[in-house]
Amino acid sequence: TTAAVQRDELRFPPGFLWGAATASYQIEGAVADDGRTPSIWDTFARVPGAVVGGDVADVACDHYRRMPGDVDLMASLNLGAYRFSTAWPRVRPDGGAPNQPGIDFYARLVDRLLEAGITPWATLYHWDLPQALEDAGGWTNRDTAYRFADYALTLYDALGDRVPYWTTMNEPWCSAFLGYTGGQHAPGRQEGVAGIVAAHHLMLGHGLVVDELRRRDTGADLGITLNLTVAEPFDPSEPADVDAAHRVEHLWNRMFLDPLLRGQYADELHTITAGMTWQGKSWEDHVLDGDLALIGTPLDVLGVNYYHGDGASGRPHDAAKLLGSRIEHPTRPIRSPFPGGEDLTFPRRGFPVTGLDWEVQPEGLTRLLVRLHEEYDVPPMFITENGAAYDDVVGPDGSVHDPDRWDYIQAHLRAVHAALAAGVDVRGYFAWSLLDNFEWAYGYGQRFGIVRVDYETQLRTPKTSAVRYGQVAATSALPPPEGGAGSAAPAG
Ligand code: GBH
Repeated sequence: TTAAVQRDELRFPPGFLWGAATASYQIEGAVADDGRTPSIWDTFARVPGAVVGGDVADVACDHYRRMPGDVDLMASLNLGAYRFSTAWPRVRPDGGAPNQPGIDFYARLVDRLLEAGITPWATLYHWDLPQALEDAGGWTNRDTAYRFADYALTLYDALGDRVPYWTTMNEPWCSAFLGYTGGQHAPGRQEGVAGIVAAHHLMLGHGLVVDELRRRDTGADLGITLNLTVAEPFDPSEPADVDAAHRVEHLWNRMFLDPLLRGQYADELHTITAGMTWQGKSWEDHVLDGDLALIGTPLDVLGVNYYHGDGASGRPHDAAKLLGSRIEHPTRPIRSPFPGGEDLTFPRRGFPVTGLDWEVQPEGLTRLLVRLHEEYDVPPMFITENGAAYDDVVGPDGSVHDPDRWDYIQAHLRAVHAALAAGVDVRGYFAWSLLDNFEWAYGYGQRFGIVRVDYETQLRTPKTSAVRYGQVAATSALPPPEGGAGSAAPAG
């Protein structure tokens, strides 16, 4: 019966990968050690008003020095996989020649993970572009894509025999549109359709790497991670909101999905951006012959990061920001991350919200996965990030409880399971994040970790969510919700 199913634990398929994720700039600190040079985030975090509280990541979680202990921590939580990112300014400082001490850090990390029986998953770009390359134009300069390929192949040559999963880019939407259109993220430029030029060059860098590694016939699984949204009209009966959702769908999801999985940009994207120019040119002027073939090189895996639902509106609403969160963004003025999107708003729709005021909409993840499965020739998918910022409850004994985070993770694991039941090929899940860390423009005030970090002492304390998640990772099964109707029902 249905009741029996609800009472039962949910089992995930054999081999399903259970992990946690981090990113180099958010945890490593040690920003000047062993030859590392500044990234765009070192610079941006020092722009007045760019980051809440003026926080910088010079120390962060001090992971660069505490890496062995952090791997032991992962092992103690039964994690089967660890998704980390590598810092370009360590591996090729200033975007120039390879730097052996920087490469060695990641070699030590990978070796330690393998010794602990944890599958390493490397992400090559999680937003820390060498500042020297930004000084030469950053992602709006086509040459950056070629420099990225040089950097990626340097690391692949060093670690390709030991790392089975490689992600080229993490969330190029954020790099392109928060970085070059809205200015919420480094480098903080607000140059309209330059965001699409940056997006194209990010995907070109991805394509150059995947194409080269394909020709080497590597055994590694190659992919990219996208943050995708379920763009719904705030009020489906309002034409302005239907149009808003249509534009968001194209300027967020299909901007990346179509070139990567269909080898072309959608006709609607050209229509939506018609007449927009940057430095006297359209974004299409930057798409050269052969680019789309490279970008459309087949992938082995697609990474999906999912955090929240979005209801798009084309009308002003009280308390609706350019994105949607009512949590105060830093004081530096920001613009819409959507080119031509200054009229777009994302009013809250009454869903529960996280500490960042992001809408908790787990069934949106099921719908997103099913939709990708139905509409695209999509490779096996992994949830490469999912998680939430909430305040922890710290007990007098130092124990840390985070029931809201565990509810959030459970609900999203159920959503993944529902997609599996609908026939979607999902192969793994990574909690964001292993550790509390530098949450970009929100600094250290917003905690996403399943492990708490005391930034004074660097003490790590697993939260309730880490313990519970570790049990799921060990058994590949999710127990019924505690205290829910299912668990209260009598057995048999
Ligand atoms: C990820 O990006 C990053 O990969 C990771 O580094 C980061 O720490 C983590 O998420 C948590 O932020 O203002 O309500 O409109 C998240 C992608 C896209 C999530 C934009 C927030 C805006 C929400 N982000 N979205 S709202």
